[in-house]
Formats: sequence, structure tokens, C-alpha cells
Amino acid sequence: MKLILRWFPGEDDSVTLQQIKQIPGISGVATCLPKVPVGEVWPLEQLIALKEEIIAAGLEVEVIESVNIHEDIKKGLPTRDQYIENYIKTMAHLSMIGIKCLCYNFMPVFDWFRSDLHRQLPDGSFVMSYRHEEVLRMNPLKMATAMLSKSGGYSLPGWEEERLAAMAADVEYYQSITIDQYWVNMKYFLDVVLPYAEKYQIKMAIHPDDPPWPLFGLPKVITNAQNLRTFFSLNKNPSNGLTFCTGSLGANLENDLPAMAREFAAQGRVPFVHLRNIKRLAPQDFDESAHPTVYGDLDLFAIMKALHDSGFNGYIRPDHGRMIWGEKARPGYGLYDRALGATYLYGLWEAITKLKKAEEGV
Ligand SMILES: [Mn+2]
Repeated sequence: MKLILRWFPGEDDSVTLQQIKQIPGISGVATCLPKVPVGEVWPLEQLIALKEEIIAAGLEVEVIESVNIHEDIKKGLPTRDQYIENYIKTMAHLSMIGIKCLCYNFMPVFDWFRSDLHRQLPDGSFVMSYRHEEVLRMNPLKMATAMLSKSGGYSLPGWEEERLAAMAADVEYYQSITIDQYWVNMKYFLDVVLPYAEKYQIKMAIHPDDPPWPLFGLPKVITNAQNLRTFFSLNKNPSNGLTFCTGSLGANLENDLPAMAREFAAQGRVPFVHLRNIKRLAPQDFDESAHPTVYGDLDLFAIMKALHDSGFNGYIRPDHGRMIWGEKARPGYGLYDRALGATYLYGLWEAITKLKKAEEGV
């Protein structure tokens, strides 16, 4: 297991590589080239420069989060082939700098939704929160404008401006296609891309839908165990994997996360894990919370144990943190609470490992 932290290059992050290097247990970062427009090839020179910057700080870069998928691929338009070709060229470049895991998502139009990016908790910390009724009262465009206006000047991953421009037309398009057609479009992409991923020794890791339920009539498919089984049945290539994001999947009360971690990690389908906790206030309302089990509804120990028992050997990162100690940063991506989360996760992993060794009498 390698513990990493997400980091955004090019002065689009309040957190520096030097600060990340000082967090106990962290071996590297998950990063991206945020300025390359969706659908274009990531230039090799920029990737080499990015890697050199990270290596110079004493950190590794083996995970990319994310190479976004052009909407034409998700829509299944004839123009998708060119974008898929570009995706494969990007993967070739990523393999040249030693990338081993590629996180992506197949969510229509938007990567994630919150109704509030700065909700204050009684302890004075600020968290991102989701209230279903509030979201339903907005249309997607209002939602996007509200989220961007509260991002504190940082880009919001997955909410790139070029996406927003075409948003209204995109939403209408997706409302007109069936879930079955959406699966077909996904399979088309996987069937072309996965043989290359295998050749380049890159594990593809699809991120679940966040939140994991239908919104605005858009198809949402990476939401629960049954749909994940469907997903893995689309293409059995060993490079076909999942980013097991506990905060996303955990928003659905019916998802048994330790059982899901056990099932999919044991099949070798989990190269990357996002660990965070959430506090549910109603079946479809939640606040993001501090990582330790007691602060939320997800049993982080049980999830870690399930991964450990299943021989998990991939990358883990603490996911969103709260904003604490007066920090100003991109919502969810400050230094302090993610560092606390990282050391908590590191401690859980050490304890599970040592207890098992003691039990085995090693
Ligand atoms: Mn996540």
C-alpha cells in the first residue's frame, strides 16, 4: 500500500509539494495537467517537467487524477474515435513517465455535486455538504454557477469552464438517452482503451458517481455493488479497475462498504482508494466529516481491514478534508485536515498489519 495526496500543479494549489513531503507516511502525489482541454493529448514535455518537479521535492508520481473523458465519448457520437485515439496517446505519454494508475470518471456533464462548499460545523470547521431538496430546487446551470462562485478562486476539478459552456445542451442530450445506451457507450470506450492500458501497464480506475443517485435525469451508473459487477462484466481486462471512493459510494445508505471493498479488492479490481467519512443527516443529505470512524457513518477501520484482508496493494489517499485552523484553500483540498486524515489512515494500516503479524506469530 502506498499513501499519497492529491496535488494540483501550476500554482493552482495552496498546498506545496514541500509541505506534502513533511506529512508522515506520504510517498507521493496524484496529480494532473489541469490546463490541457478535455479531449486533447497531454504533451509529453509537460508531463516530464511535472514529474521532475515532483521528484525534486522527494515525492513519487505514479497516479494521475484525472484524465477526463470527452463528452462525445460518453454520448457515443461518431466523433468519439478521434477523442479515444487522443486518450490512448495520452496514456502512452503517461507510461513514459512511469504512471501506474489512471483515475477517470464516466459521469455525464458533471463530476460531483454539493449544495454547499463551506458549511460550518459546531466545532468551527467548514465542510462541503449535500442537501437533496436544495439541489432539486436548482437547475444544473444555477448549481454550477453557485459552486464556482464559492471555489475561492481555485479551479474545481471536473467543473472546467469549457464544460460549463456546453452544459445546457449536454444535459438535454443525456436526458434523452437510456441507461442501457450509456452502458453501451462505456463498453465501446473500455474495449478500445483497455488493451492499451494493459500494454502500458497502467491500471484504469473509474471513479464512482458522486452522489451515487440519479440527478436531473442524467444517467448514473457507477453507484452500487450490482452496477459495479455489471461494469466489470463489460470488459474483463486486468487493467479494468475502480477508484474505491468511500465518500461517494458511502452516501448511499444501502452500500455496504466493507463488503464491497472485500469483493472488488479480492478480485484485484481496486488499484486506487479514496478514503473519507460522511455524516448522513437524512437518506439523501450528508455533510463531509473528519476521517476517523466516530465522526461519520462510515467505519474506516472496517473498510481498511477489508482492503488489508483482500491483499490490497494499491494507492490510498485521504479524500476531501475539512477546512480547519483558518486555512484558505480549494474546497476539500486544504493541507491540515487531509494531513490529519493521512496520519490516521497510516496508523490504521500499521495497526492492522502488526496485529495480523502478531496473530500469525511472525
Ligand atoms: Mn473520490
